[in-house]
Amino acid sequence: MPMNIISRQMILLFVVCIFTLCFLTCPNAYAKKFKKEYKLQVTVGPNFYWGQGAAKFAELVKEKTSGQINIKPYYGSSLLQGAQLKSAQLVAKGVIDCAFESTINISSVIPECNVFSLPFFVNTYENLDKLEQGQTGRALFEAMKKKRLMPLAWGTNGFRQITNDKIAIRRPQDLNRMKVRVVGSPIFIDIYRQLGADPVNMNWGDAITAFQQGVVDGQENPVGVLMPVQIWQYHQHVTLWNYLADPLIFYWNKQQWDKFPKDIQQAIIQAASEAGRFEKALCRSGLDGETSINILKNEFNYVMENPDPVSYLQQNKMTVTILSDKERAAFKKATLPVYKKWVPKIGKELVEKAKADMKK
Ligand code: X2X
Repeated sequence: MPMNIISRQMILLFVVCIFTLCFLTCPNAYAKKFKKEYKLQVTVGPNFYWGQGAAKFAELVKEKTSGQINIKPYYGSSLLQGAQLKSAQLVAKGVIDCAFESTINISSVIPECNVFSLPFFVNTYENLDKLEQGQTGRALFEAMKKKRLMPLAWGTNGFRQITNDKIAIRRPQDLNRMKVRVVGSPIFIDIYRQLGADPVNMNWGDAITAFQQGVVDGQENPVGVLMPVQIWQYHQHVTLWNYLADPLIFYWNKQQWDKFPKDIQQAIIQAASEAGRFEKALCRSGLDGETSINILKNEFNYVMENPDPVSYLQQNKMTVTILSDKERAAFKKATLPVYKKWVPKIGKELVEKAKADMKK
């Protein structure tokens, strides 16, 4: 019957329309679940190992999420007008989506992060890895989650070393009255005051200008930072004393994170772990025998331009002073009051966890 045929054709047309509509709108609806760009806060520039780790993270996230998540690193704390200590606060609020940040900068929100800044406490890669992978790292990640920060993986800035244009530092008294640029976290002011120096708080962005203008005599940062800023242009002496550790953490605003589908979360965590491993190997290269050089070669098909940072600093006419155990012990003793003052601020329980992790 013609009437029947017409209504059947109408139904068929209707079904086809619905399917077409779904096909056209569903991918759009899915795409709309994600932002066009996720902003990643990074303190330093793209030519630092730390900056390269951020770029690697963005690249891996794009690859592992088939282009669905697009991260853009904002270098030099440009999202914060240089105020690096605000990074965790603004990620927690969701003003910034994510960060690849130093535990020193996170410490303004998570005081427990100062466990790595206790003077002469961690000191070796082995100890540091034990802390990160052990109960200390787990407790820190829990503390972050409570403050709306979702930690994803560890990276590193390295052990911090001191440079200056006055003297090859070997003894606490060598720091007497030395004007040293330090990062804004208060434990650094305490350490340098205790050593008789004159510490000056400064954001990283201002620090480089201060070195150029000779406003300070010295500063402290890991070798991975000393090389890209060509510190030898301003300071002739570097003392390698590994006096405290400076791990980095990839982290995300937790509210935003919780809304991501599981597969996207897994892809981002995987990307952060791989980028962290790569970045750590860059920073440790030449400082841990062949280990990191081989990780880069075998896992990332990457050959280091300057595989030996110590020789590189020497080639650039710096005096490189490596402290003996006895010399380090003198500094440890001199900074003991700072250690004691900061244990309760960090939490005695966490410091005990760190000690237990290092003993394992
Ligand atoms: O400000 C610094 O010294 C730096 C770049 O190392 C940190 O962000 C902690």
